[in-house]
Amino acid sequence: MKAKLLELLESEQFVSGEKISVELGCSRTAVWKHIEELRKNGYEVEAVPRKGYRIISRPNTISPHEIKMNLKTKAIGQEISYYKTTSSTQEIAHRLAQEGAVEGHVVIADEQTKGKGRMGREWHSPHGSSISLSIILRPKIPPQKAPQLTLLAAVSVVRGIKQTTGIDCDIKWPNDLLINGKKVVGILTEMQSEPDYIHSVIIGIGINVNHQEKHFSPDIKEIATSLAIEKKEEISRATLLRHIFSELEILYEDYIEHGFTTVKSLWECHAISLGKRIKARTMTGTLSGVAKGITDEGVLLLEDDDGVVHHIYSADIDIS
Ligand code: BT5
Repeated sequence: MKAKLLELLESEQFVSGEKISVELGCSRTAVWKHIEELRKNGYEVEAVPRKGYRIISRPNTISPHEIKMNLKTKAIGQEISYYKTTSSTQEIAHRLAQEGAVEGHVVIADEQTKGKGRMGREWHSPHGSSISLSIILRPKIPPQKAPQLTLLAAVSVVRGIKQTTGIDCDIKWPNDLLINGKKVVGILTEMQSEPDYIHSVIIGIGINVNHQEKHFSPDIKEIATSLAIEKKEEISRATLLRHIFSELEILYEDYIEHGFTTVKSLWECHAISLGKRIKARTMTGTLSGVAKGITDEGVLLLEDDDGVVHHIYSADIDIS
């Protein structure tokens, strides 16, 4: 009923109580009660005699209904599992993928209590201000190419953020999006696969959207920022998600059809580490040198002071 009423209210400038009662098949008193319910849910609804009702402002929520309104994608975000609070959207997406969820199914949470970063690290996603999402993809590519999807996701989010807020983010290989050197987005790509076949790739994306400084815990205060802090205004999370879904779908379709070339060159345009001196902290030790570029597999190339080029598959990067 709520979804139908919202759809109706969006179809015209003012919608009369009469029309709503006919379309929803309920009494005028019931219409009034539904409007009151919307107001309780944070919608500002104006009622003008002889004209009807209209929505003046919407709550900054990420319910499936809010996100799907005006969503133009074919697959990404057409199926949404939404949670107010959950441990980790990655866990749910893995389960759904095993149960046969379609490509493009997205798990979204308003808050995560056990958000996962890479290598067992933690990702903070406080209630109401962040976006935590996991997207299920089923690409027909060899498993060794899956890291390319992290870069594809990073570019999609950069473009979605630019469209929504006008802000330019930098990408630090492989998965951090930064504004003025501070982290605003983290991406975690996981996979369910056989040695030569991918069942699913789960792309987890955590975005600091409407956080203020007080929302960040002491351990990340100095290294984290949010879109609202940078833009100095609140950002619509549903609009941002729609833009990210559209960008991701366009790039993903291109990638599946034509390969990594487009993503690679877009990624290079936003990468801050390329050409700079970096330190790569890997599982086996730290390497210093110049970031020369990425390979067609999305692997980072680091040239050390002896001119030896190392392939970096997984690491944390410090830029000097
Ligand atoms: C990442 O790991 O950056 C990947 C984060 C992926 C989170 C998403 S949210 C939706 C989905 N569901 C999940 O459970 N996870 C994914 P990594 O590169 O390891 O960075 C983790 C480090 O970033 C932490 O050790 C902190 O130092 C820092 N950090 C944690 N939360 C942060 C935040 N909200 N903003 C900025 N930095 C943060």
